[in-house]
Amino acid sequence: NPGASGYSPQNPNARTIQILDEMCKHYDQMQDQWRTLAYRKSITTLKKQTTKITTARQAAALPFIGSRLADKIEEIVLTDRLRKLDNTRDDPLDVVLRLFLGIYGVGLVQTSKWIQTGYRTLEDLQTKAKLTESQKIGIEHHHDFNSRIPRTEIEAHGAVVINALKKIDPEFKATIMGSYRRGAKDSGDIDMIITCPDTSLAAIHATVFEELVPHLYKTGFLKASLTTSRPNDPAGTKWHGASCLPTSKVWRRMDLLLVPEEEMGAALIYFTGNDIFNRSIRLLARKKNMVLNQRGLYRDVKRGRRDEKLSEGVLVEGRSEKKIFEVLGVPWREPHERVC
Ligand code: DCP
Ligand code: MG
Ligand code: MN
Repeated sequence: NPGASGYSPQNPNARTIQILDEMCKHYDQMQDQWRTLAYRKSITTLKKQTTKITTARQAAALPFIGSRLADKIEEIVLTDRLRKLDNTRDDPLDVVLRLFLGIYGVGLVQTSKWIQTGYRTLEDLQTKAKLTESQKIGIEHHHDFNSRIPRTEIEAHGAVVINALKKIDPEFKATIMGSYRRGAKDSGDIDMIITCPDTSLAAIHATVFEELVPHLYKTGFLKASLTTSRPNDPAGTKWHGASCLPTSKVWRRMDLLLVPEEEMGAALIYFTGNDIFNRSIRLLARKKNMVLNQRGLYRDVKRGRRDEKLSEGVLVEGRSEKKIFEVLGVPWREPHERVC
C-alpha cells in the first residue's frame, strides 16, 4: 500500500528495503517473531528516509535499527545482496522447515520433531507420520492454502456468506476483515466477523454452527472445518476452515469470528490488525494501566506479583472502535494506516 506506507520505488533506499523485506518474510515464515518485528521496524524507519543510507554507522543512528541490522544494511549497499538471505534460500533444511510450517496449524515444535524424525517431504508426512484430520487437509491443500487470494475473489467468498446469512436471518451482519480491510491487494485467507444486534453470543453461535455452516456445506461452498470453538472460549468464538467458489477448484482458508454487538469495537480492532499494530496498541493500553483484548478495553485489572492477571477489571469500552482509540488517546487510524 504505497499511499499508507510512504514507500515508492523512487525511495533512495528502495533496494535495501526490498532485500530486508525478503529477509523479514523469511523470518515470518519461520515464525521467528522477534526478528520479524526487528526487520519490520527497521523497514518502517528506512521508508521514512529521504536520503540513501549507505553505512552501518548512519543506519545505527536511526530509530529502531540495531547494530546487527545496521551491518546488514551496509552489506546490501556494498554488495547488492545479503549473504544470509542467499544462504537460507539454498539451505535444504530451511526449505523443509518452510514447507512444514506452511501446513495449517503446524508450528515450530511439530516441525522440528518431524525434521528430527527424518521427514523431508509432504509425502513423507502423508505416508509415515501420525497426522490429525486438520493436518491431513492442510497437507492435501498445501499449495492452495499458501497462495495469495486476490481482492475480487475474497469479495466473492464474502458475498456467499453474507447472502446465505441474510436468508437465514436478515438481522445478521457479516463483514470482511483482516488484510482485506486494511486494503491489501491480495490476502492469505478470508477473515470475517459475524454479529447480530441484541443477540447473545450463544445465539449467534447457534445460528452460525447449526444453520449457516451446515447450509454452506450442503451447497458445496464449505469444504472442511479445521478449528471450531464453543461460545466464550477466551481465545474467541470462531470457525476456521476452507471454502471454494463454484467456478473454481482452489480451496481457500476462511476464518469466521463470532462477536456480540457490545464487543464489536474491540473485535474490529483485533481482526483488522495487523498483528504488529495490535501488539503496539495493546502495549500502549498497558502503559496507561488498561488492558485491550479482542473483547474490550478494561481498567483496574488486578495483577499478581509476576504480572499475571488476577481479575478481568472493569470494562471501559467494547462497542465502538473509535471510542476505544479516543479513550486510549490514540489519534484515529484508518484500517489502511494500521500497517507497522
Ligand atoms: N491477529 C493478531 N495476532 C495474531 C494473529 C492474528 O492480532 N497472532 C489479528 C490481526 C490480523 C487478524 O487477526 O490482522 C487476521 O489474522 P490473519 O492471520 O488472517 O492475518 P491478516 O489477515 O492480517 O493477513 P493475511 O493476508 O496473511 O491473512
Ligand atoms: Mg487474513
Ligand atoms: Mn485469518
